[in-house]
Amino acid sequence: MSGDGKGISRRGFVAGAGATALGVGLAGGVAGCAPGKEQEPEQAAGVEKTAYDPNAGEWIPTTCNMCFNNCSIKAHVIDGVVVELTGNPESSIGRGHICGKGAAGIMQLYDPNRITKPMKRTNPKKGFDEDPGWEEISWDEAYNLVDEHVKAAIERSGPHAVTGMSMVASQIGSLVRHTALGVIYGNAEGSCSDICGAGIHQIEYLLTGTGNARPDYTNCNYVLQFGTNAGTATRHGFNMTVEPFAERRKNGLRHVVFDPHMGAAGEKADLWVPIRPGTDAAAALAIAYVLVHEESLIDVEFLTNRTNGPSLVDLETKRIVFDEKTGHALYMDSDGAAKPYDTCSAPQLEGTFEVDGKQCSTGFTLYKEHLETYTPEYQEPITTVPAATIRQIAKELGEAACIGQTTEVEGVKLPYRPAAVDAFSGVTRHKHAFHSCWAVLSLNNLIGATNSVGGFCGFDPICNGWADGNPNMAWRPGIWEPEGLIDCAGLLLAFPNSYYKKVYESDYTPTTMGMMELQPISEDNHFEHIAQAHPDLYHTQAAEVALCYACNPLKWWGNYDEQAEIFKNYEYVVGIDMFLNESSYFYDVFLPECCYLERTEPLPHAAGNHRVIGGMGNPWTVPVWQKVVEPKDDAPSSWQLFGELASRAGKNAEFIATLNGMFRVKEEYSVPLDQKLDVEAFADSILKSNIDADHDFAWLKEHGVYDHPRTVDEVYIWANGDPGRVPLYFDFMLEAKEKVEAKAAELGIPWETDDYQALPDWKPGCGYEVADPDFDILPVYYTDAINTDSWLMENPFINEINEENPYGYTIEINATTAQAKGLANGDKVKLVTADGVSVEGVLATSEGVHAECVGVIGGHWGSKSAYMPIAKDKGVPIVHLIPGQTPDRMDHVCSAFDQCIRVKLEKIA
Ligand SMILES: Nc1nc2c(c(=O)[nH]1)N[C@H]1C(S)=C(S)[C@@H](COP(=O)(O)OP(=O)(O)OC[C@H]3O[C@@H](n4cnc5c(=O)[nH]c(N)nc54)[C@H](O)[C@@H]3O)O[C@H]1N2
Ligand SMILES: Nc1nc2c(c(=O)[nH]1)N[C@H]1C(S)=C(S)[C@@H](COP(=O)(O)OP(=O)(O)OC[C@H]3O[C@@H](n4cnc5c(=O)[nH]c(N)nc54)[C@H](O)[C@@H]3O)O[C@H]1N2
Ligand code: SF4
Ligand SMILES: [Mo]
Repeated sequence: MSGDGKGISRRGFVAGAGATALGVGLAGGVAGCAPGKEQEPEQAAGVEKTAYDPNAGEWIPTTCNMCFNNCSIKAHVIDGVVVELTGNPESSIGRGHICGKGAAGIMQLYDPNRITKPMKRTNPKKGFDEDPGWEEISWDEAYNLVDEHVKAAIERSGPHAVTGMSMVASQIGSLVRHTALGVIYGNAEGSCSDICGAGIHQIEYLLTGTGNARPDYTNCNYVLQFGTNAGTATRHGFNMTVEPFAERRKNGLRHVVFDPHMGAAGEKADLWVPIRPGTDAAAALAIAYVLVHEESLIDVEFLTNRTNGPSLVDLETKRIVFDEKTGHALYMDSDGAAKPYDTCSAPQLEGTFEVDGKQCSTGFTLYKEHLETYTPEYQEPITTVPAATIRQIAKELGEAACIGQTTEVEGVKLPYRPAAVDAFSGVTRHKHAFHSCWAVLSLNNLIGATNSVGGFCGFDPICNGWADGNPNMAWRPGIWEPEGLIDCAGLLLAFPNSYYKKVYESDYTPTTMGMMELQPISEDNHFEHIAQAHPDLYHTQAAEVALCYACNPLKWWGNYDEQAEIFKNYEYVVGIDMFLNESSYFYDVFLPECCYLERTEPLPHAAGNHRVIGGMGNPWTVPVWQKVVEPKDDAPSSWQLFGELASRAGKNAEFIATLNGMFRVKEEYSVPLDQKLDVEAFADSILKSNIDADHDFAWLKEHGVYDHPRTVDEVYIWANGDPGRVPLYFDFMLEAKEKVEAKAAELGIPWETDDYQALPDWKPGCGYEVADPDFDILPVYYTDAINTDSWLMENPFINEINEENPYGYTIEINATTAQAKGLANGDKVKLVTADGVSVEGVLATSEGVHAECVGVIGGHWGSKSAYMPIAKDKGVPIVHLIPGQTPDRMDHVCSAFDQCIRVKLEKIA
């Protein structure tokens, strides 16, 4: 097979869909048409269309996978053909809504360019310009090739010789991929793409007891967003958020957005604040300054009783002082005696005291003094946000928080703080992201909004069990005793996850290229990108074989040519996808996964509900993911595919036992360990173990969803009056600093430790300094509601919307900036870096972008794959401008990656 992508227009498809409803069938694909050429499907010709009958056929409940949110949907199937997809109103996951991406899923199922048969490369030369010479092979040969190459590499060079890659396009599949490689081959390496979460998840964990948090939308009156389009275009639980957020907006919620680009959030906001990229910490710290120093709009009770603000800090060492006997942090009591936090009856939030001959201030006093630098005037030249705007927002936020008020939720009296500060990937895709996320989200602590009604709450910090009386799947944050701080549960599977234990008790010796042990407060193994390129520098072993599952690693990081070199250097690359994306130009063997509508998966959201926003109105929901049509060419699901690999390697028992442990399957319900994994039977095991014997998979297939109300103590973590504080003064960072420095010195590897501080700061990241005035533009990318990462533009419905959007495939520039540069709407331009790397596109002027920036959707579009003819060359891939293999761009605390670079705009004649 050569680059013979088949084109299909939306009009052609719709005609074809009518035809399929008549049983003619479209999904066979049209062989041999030229790359990128749009054409009407042959089958459509001469077919008479019938009216759509919603009562015909069946409506089958299942799960959407057109983005990572996995909303509950219903598929309308007539004569074995999917004719419509809608939301499932019975499920809180999506609340009955389907978004445009989800509705377009039908185009993915029947896309003639989707690959459904395994293939191997016949041209050994790899490159974007090389035709891989794909040749169809049997599944037997495909599995053997994977097994042979993975095994050989590990036998040759050990468990680090293979790296698995995967991410959001199939979250649970990624978990299974990771588990399978580990169990079957003892593989240790792996990387992922989610540069979105580095920094933010950690702060969310520390503040809310779980790694995802959100404004308590249904009760909130003021949402302040930094670098996110949550609830207007993006993020976790999108369809669960849109409606309550919009409802509150109608009822007076004020929405303020800091973003260099006016995306979906900025458009809908009451106030859009264009900010210079990479400067959020300065703005947030200035808001904190106003709250603390000018307005006194802070929640003293919360800071005293629910943060570690009263901790006594030795002014010489800057370390918290711990009681020698109990090992607990000392607080100053009202009687003038320093006591362990848990026996101190009236802690002093502020002050400087002498304790055992040491001068000590409280953590909050140090925080307050630290803020003195960050006046609104100080931040103005950094962020470009007027000081008066900062003052206005700080005052509004503090006043909206209703400090001191309480409310009742289901009979429980709780603090009412209907204001929340939220952030996501615009803040994290920078150096010093840990500090930025920390500075921004700490505003919630100052106003007492953290874990309060209407404030900033974790998605699912506590679960008493998915079903009444069955606590098998249950979790709650522990307590880190030395400081009385809440610990947290992991994102997907909700097992205990203590950063404090990692900092204080773990061995810091890195064991993989991700260097995670050297970053005890990191969740992301992105250092693999750097270590794979520089194994000598980090004393790591570069991987020789890569297995890419449901991802596009050529595109997810930085410069494509650099990434291509890395991929060329792998001895063997396995790809598991539905399409031949640009990464496939470097694959040796390709194993297709069937479409989400053709497969069954046990638990779309795992346990920890990474995609479900929680809150009182959203019950614990266990949705079904079942196939609604037979898989084309019998292509397997990832569970089946990895189960097959496990079975062939004689590792069934280990694989299933590991999955049982992950999903808390009770012994009596386990599927047989000596047989190949049966996915439906495994789903049955999970449900029976975690709900009950009546709610098995057969029940779920029919009903679509099982749910069980969330109780007030599961939503607001202190509703039962449980103890627990959140950190304000990050003493553990200073502990980590010492240990990281010692380990890096011992190993003789370069490692930045300056960001290990006890209080957050703003520091300039990449692209902040203007080294050459010609290079004055900072490109940014954003996500809209209709696209998903790097592949949805291949979908004809989506492509049509992008084509019609004046800012769809263009480069958005501020009209004033364009004019000053002698440029106009429609001009073709080049964005060039100081190193001479460039990308091209057409300008579209607007008022909705910061004067120093240009904005594009996606940032990794402009597909280079001839096998994705609709997507090919559309959009502007600004991420190609970023050098991806230099440690200078890495935040060494949390593995965030800085994607900011200055460019010159050049008009192309
Ligand atoms: N529709 C849709 N939804 C999705 C996804 C999808 O692909 N499509 N993907 C999912 C995934 S994996 C993720 S990570 C989330 C992403 O969810 P979000 O983080 O909400 O998505 P983005 O639009 O990338 O938001 C980043 C915003 O930050 C802005 N920005 C860039 N630099 C800066 C900066 O320095 N400061 C500030 N304040 N803003 C900045 C950008 O202009 C952009 O508007 O969405 C998830 N949901
Ligand atoms: N420029 C730029 N870079 C980014 C981002 C950005 O917005 N812009 N976002 C960053 C973030 S936050 C993230 S999370 C990553 C995302 O990066 P990736 O996880 O690599 O996501 P995609 O680029 O969408 O690639 C997903 C691939 O999965 C395939 N796929 C879709 N559904 C399935 C399925 O059911 N099974 C299988 N096997 N394959 C499937 C698609 O065909 C596609 O090739 O990128 C990061 N990098
Ligand atoms: S938000 Fe994502 S999962 Fe939900 S309907 Fe849209 S594409 Fe599907
Ligand atoms: Mo992401």
